[in-house]
Amino acid sequence: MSPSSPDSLNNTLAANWMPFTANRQFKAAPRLLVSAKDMHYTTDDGRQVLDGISGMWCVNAGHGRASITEAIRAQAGMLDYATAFQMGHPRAFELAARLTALLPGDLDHVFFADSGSEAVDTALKIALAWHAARGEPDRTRFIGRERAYHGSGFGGMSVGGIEANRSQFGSRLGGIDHLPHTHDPVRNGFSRGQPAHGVEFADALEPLIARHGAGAIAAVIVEPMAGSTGVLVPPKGYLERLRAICDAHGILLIFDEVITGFGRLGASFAAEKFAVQPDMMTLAKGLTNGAVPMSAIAVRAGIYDALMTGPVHRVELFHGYTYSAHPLACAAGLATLDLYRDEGLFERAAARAPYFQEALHSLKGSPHVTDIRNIGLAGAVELAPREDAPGTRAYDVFLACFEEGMLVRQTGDTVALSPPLIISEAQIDQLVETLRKTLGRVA
Ligand code: PXG
Repeated sequence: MSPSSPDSLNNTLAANWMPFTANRQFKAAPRLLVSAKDMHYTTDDGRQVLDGISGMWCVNAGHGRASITEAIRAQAGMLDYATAFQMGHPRAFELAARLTALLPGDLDHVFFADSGSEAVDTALKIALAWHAARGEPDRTRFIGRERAYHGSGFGGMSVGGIEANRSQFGSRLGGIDHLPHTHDPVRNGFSRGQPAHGVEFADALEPLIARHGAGAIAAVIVEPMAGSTGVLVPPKGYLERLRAICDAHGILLIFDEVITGFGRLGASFAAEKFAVQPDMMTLAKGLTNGAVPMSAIAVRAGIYDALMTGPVHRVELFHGYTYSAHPLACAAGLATLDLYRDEGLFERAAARAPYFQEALHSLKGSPHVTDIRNIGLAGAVELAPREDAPGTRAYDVFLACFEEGMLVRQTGDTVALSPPLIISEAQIDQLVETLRKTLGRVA
């Protein structure tokens, strides 16, 4: 078989079992990206595609930034790998210090992992270990939320609230309840920024505490803004109330900021944007601008301190990864934080947000549009589902946008936008006009 025959191409495609992808549909008509710079990808057939989703919520500073590329290159030449168990390398400590200086409140310590999924599992385990260290080993339950995405590990899948992500996999972690999601289009349709109604969704925590007893619950984990299931912005007062209820019952509050961290909402973190202090925060994606996989779990001083007890020769937390604080990831992370600071990208996102908001909401009245939501540089346009085929309409919009030279994210019948923070007003216009055009075309 010659390398260019259709069969050999098919075989090449078949070997890669793609994640969260309709493999057979994709492989029948592949979409391949071969390079990227700033706001654009180039496809294998040489087309420019405007990146409306920052890779996948991660390339916040835009693609192919020279300083990050150079930092990775230099690090690979100097120290390609060093074990993080009982050894260290300087950049791991440097990055941790830089991060904790940026993080709100007393989130003074970070633990490194490699993906958002690992960060979530790590945070859950730290919560259990902390309660046990303080003499409350019976606090083992977790509370997540419907429509939450916390990654693909067993922990994240279990506290997550997406049935499709769980139903294939039999048993999951036990001892988990879910709060209701906060999406309330009847009262909050077409909200700009935080919706006015829904603080009381947080009160659903009280009956769960009453049922199990506070002494059984380790932590509540939420995305401050639910990203994956379509940009669900927290109602005004909601996160504050969750915080107050957790405080009243000694329950840890974990913010999964894998998507909301590093400028997405027009502030460094959602915790800063909403002025609510979590006990732990998970970070990934924008931490290295997507260039090298890395995640981090930030914890308040008291959590770290409570575990730094016992004989000094004893490992305090039996947990970690071969690639925790990988040198290439640390180098990328440091260069990324420099870029965010030097280009004022979080402030820039905040400054662009009102323009983005007005442009997005101009789609109200376009065919199929039932809701529009936004905060910072995250936005969603929700479409009426086709009667017998939910999800297909937004998928067709995604495909049509790609043909028009723009990448958006489809989730259910919602089209999500999360462009790099360097986007210009003209490019925001392009995003919205392309969407307007494709909405008019899709049946
Ligand atoms: N937590 C949150 C809040 C996430 O958004 C993860 C954890 C898991 O991260 P890793 O690095 O293990 O993938 C995520 C991932 C989408 C989409 O369609 C979102 C994610 C991943 C892929 C697609 O919005 N977020």
